[in-house]
Amino acid sequence: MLKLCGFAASNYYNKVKLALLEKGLPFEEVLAWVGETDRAASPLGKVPYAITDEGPISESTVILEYVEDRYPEHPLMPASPYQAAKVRELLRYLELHLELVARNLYPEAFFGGKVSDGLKAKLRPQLEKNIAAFGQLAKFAPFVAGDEFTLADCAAAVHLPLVASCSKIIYGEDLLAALPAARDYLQRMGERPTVQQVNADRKTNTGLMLAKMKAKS
Ligand SMILES: N[C@@H](CCC(=O)N[C@@H](CS)C(=O)NCC(=O)O)C(=O)O
Repeated sequence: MLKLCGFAASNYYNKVKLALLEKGLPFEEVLAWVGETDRAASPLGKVPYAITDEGPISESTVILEYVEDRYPEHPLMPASPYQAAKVRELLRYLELHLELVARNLYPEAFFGGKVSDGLKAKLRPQLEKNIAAFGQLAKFAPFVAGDEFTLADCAAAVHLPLVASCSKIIYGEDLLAALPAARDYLQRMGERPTVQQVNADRKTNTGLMLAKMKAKS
């Protein structure tokens, strides 16, 4: 059985977990905190990583694509090559242009650290520009790529709430509010049992993670 390794407070871990739940695939969750990962499986020490019957895989999107290829039942990618490319495009925007930019703010937004005023000022226009560009591509009708739930929803459901909350904390303004359709979308996503399960596990695991961090400091 596929093993998903990492911890449920991680948005990247949850992206893969959501896809596995949506596909109805059996999988085992293996707890691996940052600093306690199997470096042979994930050479950068990042989570998630997967252990398959054939060996390990790191990088969440690579894991998603492997899962789609290996288990084609309940597809989360459109059959049309063009529509599949549009889903990959949304995934890329969500990760490279939204999450990875917002991630620079997480130390102060979520972990009691400090981010310099210079960096905050530099990131804000980048986030505004990237959110607008993402808004140009996203359909939210009702899913992010159109009328089917896809891998792009697995990423959007876990990354967009972080972009919203960290910008609210750092700038006093939810920058994602520039896309009103995104808020309704996230509300709809939150009604899915799979997303509810991911969020419940995330809350429990975040408590554990913060307690662990506190015990260390
Ligand atoms: N590109 C990676 C990003 C994964 C990632 O950054 N995971 C975080 C946890 S949310 C992590 O492992 N951070 C520890 C580190 O970067 O050393 C993926 O898609 O899997």
